[in-house]
Amino acid sequence: MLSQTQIDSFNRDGFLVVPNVLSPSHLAQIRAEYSGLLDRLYADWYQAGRVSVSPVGLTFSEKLSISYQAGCDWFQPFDISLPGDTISADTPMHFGPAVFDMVVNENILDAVQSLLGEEITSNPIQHIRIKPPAPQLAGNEIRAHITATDWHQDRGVGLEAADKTEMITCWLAISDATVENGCLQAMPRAHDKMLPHCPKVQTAIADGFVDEAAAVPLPVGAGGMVMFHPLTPHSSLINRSDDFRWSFDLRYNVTGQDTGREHFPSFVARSKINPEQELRDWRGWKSLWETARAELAAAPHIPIHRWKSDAPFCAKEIS
Ligand SMILES: O=C(O)CCC(=O)C(=O)O
Ligand SMILES: [Fe+2]
Repeated sequence: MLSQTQIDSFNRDGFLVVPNVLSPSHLAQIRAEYSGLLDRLYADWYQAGRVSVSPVGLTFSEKLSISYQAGCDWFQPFDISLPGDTISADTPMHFGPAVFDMVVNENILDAVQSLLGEEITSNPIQHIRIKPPAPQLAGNEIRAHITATDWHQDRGVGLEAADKTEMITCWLAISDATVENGCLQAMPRAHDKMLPHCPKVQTAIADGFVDEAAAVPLPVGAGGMVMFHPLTPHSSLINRSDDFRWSFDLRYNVTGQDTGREHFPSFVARSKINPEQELRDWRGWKSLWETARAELAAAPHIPIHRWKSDAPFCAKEIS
């Protein structure tokens, strides 16, 4: 549970850094799960001639770099979500035991319970972000899961239906997150209203609405967590280090409230009233997403963005 001092600090600033949430052994399990996944992807790319360097002796980071340079996408096969664009019956995604154990980790849920109460749903807006050093980025890279993230509020990237939802974002550092390698930064005490967003390169807060000089960087060691309010303006810094920066962002909301992406599956992570509703097996999580994928592949595309470029504050964005 969070202390009263931590709760007060979250309520005042709109964010809170909580160190040592995931244990070193759990971090090792997450890394091993992804290492196995990348080994399988890389072996296929090598066999198909899409990457020319043999996997023998390569580190995880080297495999990431070589395949990224070769235009082989590991992001979507790694992600713990379906994409916002078109979904097909075989769109890759990843739902495994080590990541599931993170989503239902007791330290995370205790902290969330301190802010939202005992009825907690795992919100389906969740991603892995593995960010290469900036010089390695492709010139046309705009994905916020790969390159630096523009200023936004998480409420602004969900649909209107979730505007009243009580939700918390939990951002987990898998590698140390530093100012140098592109940690988060946030605007303190600014979580009182929705700011206008525009469809820029990414969906981002309209020009002139962020006081960048007031931004606070939020470095945190591997296994630590940054929690923030859905109205807290935040972005991430450029990765100026020479290795990958790895995080997950998870969200939790009060059970029964709109998730902002109702076409993706949510599940009860903790319940005092109905503990038997809690999902406890990673295979059940995986199958929820597989069912959603099959249904969505067969249905018309559902847009996940709400901001239009012809809105008043976005006029400058129109080319
Ligand atoms: O890690 C990042 O670059 C940004 C993450 C973010 O916007 C979030 O977790 O809501
Ligand atoms: Fe965000």
